[in-house]
Amino acid sequence: LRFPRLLLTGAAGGLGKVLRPRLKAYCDQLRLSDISDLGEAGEGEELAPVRLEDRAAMLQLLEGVSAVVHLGGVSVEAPFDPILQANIVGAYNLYEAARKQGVKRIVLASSNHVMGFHRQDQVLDVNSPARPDGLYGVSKAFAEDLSRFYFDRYGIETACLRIGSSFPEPRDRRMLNTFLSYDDLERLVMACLSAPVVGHSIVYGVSDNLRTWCDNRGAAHLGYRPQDSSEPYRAAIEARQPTIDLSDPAALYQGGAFVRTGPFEG
Ligand code: NAI
Ligand code: 15L
Repeated sequence: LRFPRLLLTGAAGGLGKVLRPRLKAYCDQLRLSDISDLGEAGEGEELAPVRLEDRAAMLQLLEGVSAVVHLGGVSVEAPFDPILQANIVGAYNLYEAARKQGVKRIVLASSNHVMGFHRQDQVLDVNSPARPDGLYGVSKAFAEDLSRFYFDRYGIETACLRIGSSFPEPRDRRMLNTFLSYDDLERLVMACLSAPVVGHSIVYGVSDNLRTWCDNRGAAHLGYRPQDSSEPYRAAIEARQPTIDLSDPAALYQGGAFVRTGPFEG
């Protein structure tokens, strides 16, 4: 599998830095975009410092692109205005640019926080109702809905990755459930870029963890097969965090501490 040109937004972020060298193997040109420092362009790389809220720049950014991996935006709970610009206006600009430039497939970084106010004793599937745990989660739900509209209306395929917790290792008890290893992240993104038919898909971005709050059977057509697990980290985490306080909403809801973040005004 080789694409003439892939676009990676959010390329200077945590996951962008992970995917940058890995995506290179699958394309002739990798266009890297962010507002943070992208360093030097390597062989086969094009650097494009673009703000997601800049509609004209976004239109140019998508010119000549085979597919997009969209990671850019505000990645945690935050005041509404930056979320509005980067995640809501930014998502609209991305899809309008894709429509005008004829880009047909987008891998969209959504988040578990679209579902964060579901309880930790519930197992969700790809059709479970959204229950965002904050303004960040609402913005990701907007992007998921927007991408569904652009598929239904214009045939632009999107895989919405409801990423759990993708870090070098899980950091706490909750992340034993939500952990997505970097190798599984690459497997997931590549599955979504290479599946013959994606349509409009929702898929939970988690590794093959022992306990899980999500059921990916409705995304089987993507062919994502996680190979890692949070289990090797369990003993150390449980030793550090021996008890769970069930009166803390962060321990009851899937979104963890996001459910009690904010408000930012008043
Ligand atoms: P990050 O915050 O490290 O990276 C996001 C990047 O987007 C940053 O480099 C930032 O400069 C860029 N950005 C922010 N506002 C922008 C704007 N207005 N215009 C252009 N670029 C802008 O986040 P991370 O961890 O790399 O996550 C990547 C994506 O995956 C994000 O969309 C995040 O919401 C999503 N995600 C990540 C999870 C994780 O565990 N790392 C979990 C769930 C979702
Ligand atoms: C997210 O959506 C964030 O981008 C990431 O920084 C983590 O907080 C992750 O969710 C999580 O829920 O662990």
